[in-house]
Amino acid sequence: MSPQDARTKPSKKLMPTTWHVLGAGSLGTLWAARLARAGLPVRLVLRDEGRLQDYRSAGGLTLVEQGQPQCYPVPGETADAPEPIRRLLLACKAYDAEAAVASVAHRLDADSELILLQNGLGSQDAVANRAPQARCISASSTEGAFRDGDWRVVFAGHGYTWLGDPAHPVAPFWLDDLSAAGIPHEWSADILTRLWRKLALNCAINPLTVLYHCKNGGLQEHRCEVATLCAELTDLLERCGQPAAAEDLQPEVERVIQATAANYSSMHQDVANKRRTEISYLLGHACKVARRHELAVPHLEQLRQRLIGHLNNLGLPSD
Ligand code: NAD
Ligand code: KPL
Repeated sequence: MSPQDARTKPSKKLMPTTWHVLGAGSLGTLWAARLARAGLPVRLVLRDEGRLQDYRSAGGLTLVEQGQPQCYPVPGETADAPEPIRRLLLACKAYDAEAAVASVAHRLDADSELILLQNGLGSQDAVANRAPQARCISASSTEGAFRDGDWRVVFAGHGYTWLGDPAHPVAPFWLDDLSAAGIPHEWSADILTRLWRKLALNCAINPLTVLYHCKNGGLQEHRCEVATLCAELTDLLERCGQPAAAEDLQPEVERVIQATAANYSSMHQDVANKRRTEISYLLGHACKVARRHELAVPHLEQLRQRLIGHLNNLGLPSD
């Protein structure tokens, strides 16, 4: 029996469990709108009363698909509401995840499950430490969405979301909700490998696109530098117990550069829009883990310093 077949069953099934979605940004809106459209109970968790009033005035979340906007009047509430949260989709940036979970910690207990949509690594452990009573499920998504107004998101790229729990390989029964909502997904027994592989791809591509101010395809002019980074990332993945994530990294990085040649990386887009990047959970995390393993990664470390300098010059946070 595969882990997917051996899903944990709810002890009693009286009412469908509410999906609380914290983070009404790109991915949070994309998930909340599709879950609500499937008739599933969804509630949006907002930072404070001011945001809640603003959201209520807007009348709901708008998702734009193939140019067509559709408004979903998902009910909202503030983080400090007293009702327990059984299922929380954490859809904020990695650097906001720990504080966001802390803001709802009083509503979580041993029956609570957290689905963590953050890119990179590091925030998942920080969240798990903040909510040790809850089950934490990590996700890695290739779906794409962006905000084009207040409470309004454009579904920009179809993709897939892998979910997994390094501490407990059995898939939760609520994956059926994702199927009902048309959210392409798969339960992954090796979610850490997926997260590390994506982190390595992001480290080899994203910082260089920022420093050279180019689209992903522009890195075809910097193949040696990319190859050197891939070699250090491969060493790091092998050293930190992720050999599967290290396999054929460089050819895959080259393939991704080619396949996404016309795109700006997510980090480039963040910098171009003067938004804080997730550097600490990508390149910063890789360098931190290398130090922990006493592995020298001089080119990754130099890249991190160059990127930090660049962000500082632009007046952007570098943590
Ligand atoms: P986003 O910035 O669009 O949305 C995050 C939302 O969380 C914002 O509305 C912010 O106000 C809210 N938030 C932060 N702290 C909060 C708090 N304490 N209480 C309530 N709300 C809070 O971010 P996003 O693009 O949806 O990205 C979320 C994560 O998903 C990131 O780690 C990102 O790298 C990853 N990701 C995004 C995409 C994409 O296409 N957008 C694709 C794959 C992965
Ligand atoms: O995930 C990416 C990003 O832009 O963040 C790709 C396209 C793989 C580049 O690293």
